[in-house]
Amino acid sequence: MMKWLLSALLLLFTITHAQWQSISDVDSFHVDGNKVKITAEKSIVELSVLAPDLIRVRAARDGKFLPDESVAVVKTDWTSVRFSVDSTAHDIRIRTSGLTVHIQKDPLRIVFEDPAGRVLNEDDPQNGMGWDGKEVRVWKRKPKDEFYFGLGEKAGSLNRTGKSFTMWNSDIPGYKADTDPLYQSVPFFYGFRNGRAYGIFFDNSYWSSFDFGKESPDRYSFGAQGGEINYYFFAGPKPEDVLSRYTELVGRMPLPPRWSLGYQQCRWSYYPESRVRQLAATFREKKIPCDVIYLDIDYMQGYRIFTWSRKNFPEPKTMIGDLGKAGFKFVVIVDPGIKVDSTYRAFQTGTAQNVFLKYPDGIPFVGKVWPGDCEFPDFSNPTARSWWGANFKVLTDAGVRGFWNDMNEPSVFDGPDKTVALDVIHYDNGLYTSHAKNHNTYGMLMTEATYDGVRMLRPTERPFVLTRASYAGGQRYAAAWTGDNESRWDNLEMALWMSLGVSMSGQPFIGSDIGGFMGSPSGELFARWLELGVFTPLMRGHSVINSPNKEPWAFGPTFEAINRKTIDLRYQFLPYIYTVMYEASQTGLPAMRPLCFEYPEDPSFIWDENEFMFGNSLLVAPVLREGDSTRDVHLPAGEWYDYWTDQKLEGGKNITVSAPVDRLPMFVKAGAILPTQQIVQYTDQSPIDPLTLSVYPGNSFSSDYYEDDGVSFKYQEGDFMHRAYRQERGDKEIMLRITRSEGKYQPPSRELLVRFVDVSKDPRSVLVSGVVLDKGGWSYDASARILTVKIKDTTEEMTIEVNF
Ligand code: MIG
Repeated sequence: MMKWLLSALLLLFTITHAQWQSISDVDSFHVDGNKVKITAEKSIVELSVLAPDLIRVRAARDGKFLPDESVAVVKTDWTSVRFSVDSTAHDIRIRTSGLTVHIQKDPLRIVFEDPAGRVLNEDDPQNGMGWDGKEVRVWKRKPKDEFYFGLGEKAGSLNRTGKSFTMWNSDIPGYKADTDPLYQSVPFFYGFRNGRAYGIFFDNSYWSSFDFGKESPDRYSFGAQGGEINYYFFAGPKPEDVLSRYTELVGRMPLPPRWSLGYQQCRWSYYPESRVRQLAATFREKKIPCDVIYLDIDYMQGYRIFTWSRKNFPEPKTMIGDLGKAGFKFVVIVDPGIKVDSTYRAFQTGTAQNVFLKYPDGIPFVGKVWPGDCEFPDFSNPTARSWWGANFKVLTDAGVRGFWNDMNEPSVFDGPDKTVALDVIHYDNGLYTSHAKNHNTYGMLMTEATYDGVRMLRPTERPFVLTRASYAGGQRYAAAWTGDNESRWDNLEMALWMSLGVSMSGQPFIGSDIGGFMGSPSGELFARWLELGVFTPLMRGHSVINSPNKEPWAFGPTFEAINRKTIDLRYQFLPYIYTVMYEASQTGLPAMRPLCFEYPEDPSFIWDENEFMFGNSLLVAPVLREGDSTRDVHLPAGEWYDYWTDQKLEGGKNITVSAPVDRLPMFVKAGAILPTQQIVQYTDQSPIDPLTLSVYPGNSFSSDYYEDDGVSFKYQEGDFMHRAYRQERGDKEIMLRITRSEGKYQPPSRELLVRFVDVSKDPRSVLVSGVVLDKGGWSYDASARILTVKIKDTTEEMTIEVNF
């Protein structure tokens, strides 16, 4: 019996495996422009040289490629790259200045090598690329010392090695560290080995899966249930090279409005109007800074999107206008489901314009969500997108500033799949394809429609869109949050992992529900979560319906004071945070960077995911465990300063620092020049004054400063301020050089306060651009070892020279 079972199993195993058909031997190839086109029996493979470090690989089993289209990719006009192609009886070699693609012919296997001939990545010799029915898959060899990172929003630890993952956007409240899939699909990952990184972006929107050595320790694989083998290989070698190229391909986050970097307060739901006014007043009375108030689903008339509840918010424009004067901006939720109701305008116009998803027989798909039976816009259809976008008028007219896109996996309450039926047809560039192909891109296309619509309605203001679901490239339209977490300590750690994973996958604007969405956090847990929130770009507290209050003052006076201090810290750091976000919008490098990303050459950091760099100057090590009042920190090589004590610390080792509940451990890289500002109750309460520069001694590295009006697109016409700070320190002098601002933005007249940290003696003189500064213009605190210089800020080139 046992024997029979065993052989039956074996047979089954052989059959399932035998169905995979690997690509065969190369028959012929030719070069066509930037492409090398290969035929291998009936299959075709196309390698495109897009940049010296970027190769696109496509393969089709039956000799025909699918239409070449992608929701993710925005850059297709790559400038031509010099490359050579050589071949022998056994190989083809494509060489650029950045890598060699070595194609073995019998059978076809692709090996990526660096210019010195070292293997970066290679197909698994046994399987390579293969097909099984509609499924496609690529197997790669997995060196023992290679580690995998990326894939966007995954709940477990950052290091993906030894695990498998699925991409299928799913609404999973209360997910755990091993819950997968989640809300977003970003099929882009890194391989890290010996301090260098490569990247692979598998641009296939079908249900896909990734196995990083779980199935077998010496190979890894990725594949999908439909579509094509279509991936991009990024040669690196630095993680930032990979990410900057990847975000060049799929697009970067636009510069967000500055107010969206302030503290944001949400719950399900603040209503009616009197409660919202009360909430706003409490922030101001208690002097806890806040920029944004959210309205969750109860602001609507029976959950009908693009309506206002007459009962809860009879005069939204007046309320928003009044609270706007006190500095509050409103963000409201929108879900994709449009209630089936012939008296409801959005349903009427949507039906008339034929924007809703339908089964192949033309019957509309109907699914239950909050309003009851709903139809769902086909966001892949440009007509549906413009229809959707124009509907925001009722919200923008009332003064709403931001738009929270929820339930856009899409999530449906009833039906077997808890989403749109898989055979429902999407327009999809006129290809009329199934939901199976369009599922993972649905949320992102909804954010595109939202962003474009709002921008059209209010062309001079940067839209703020927040989303739960997305696909690769979604950062072009929306910030994201990590969905329905819980008020538990392990979820705080997950929030950090997820934010870092999303950040290194191309989406810098990320955050988690501070305090946890479901459940009831202790004051300590809330305080620690808020501390992490200071250095997650999206800093938003949120809470589920019927949960206890989770506003920053809800945990008693001691925690109220701590939480105020924490939010104050966020506002003080806004000049730095805004600069870092500006850089992210330009280069694709995220604000939050895991140490393995920033210091890949340091192997001891590969496993450490509980601390991170925010920008290039600040290391943040949040406390993530209950009751802890110290924190172990790995300091990367070099010198560091404890932000709170200004004490100099030697890097390249582990230290333990004191971290009482009111303190977020932060370390400044030696040589950094950190811009901060005065505490304000909301971002635009008053202009930055003074602008403080804290100058930490050390080897100078790029310390840039960026500022603009914070809200419009005028920065795109040069109306910005961008300058670099550099320092030189000798025994006898300190020289701070500030370059002339690029751009024509002139901030209101203000003071510049320069704090030179770790200054050992009283200076003899201070010169500003060569002119001696009055004794009144500077002061030296011998016990703190701080020299403070106070001058008028200008946009001109400037030097500050300190002589001892
Ligand atoms: O079915 O709008 O993740 O943030 O408060 C739940 C109500 C729908 C899920 C979101 C959550 C939001 C809630 N929404």
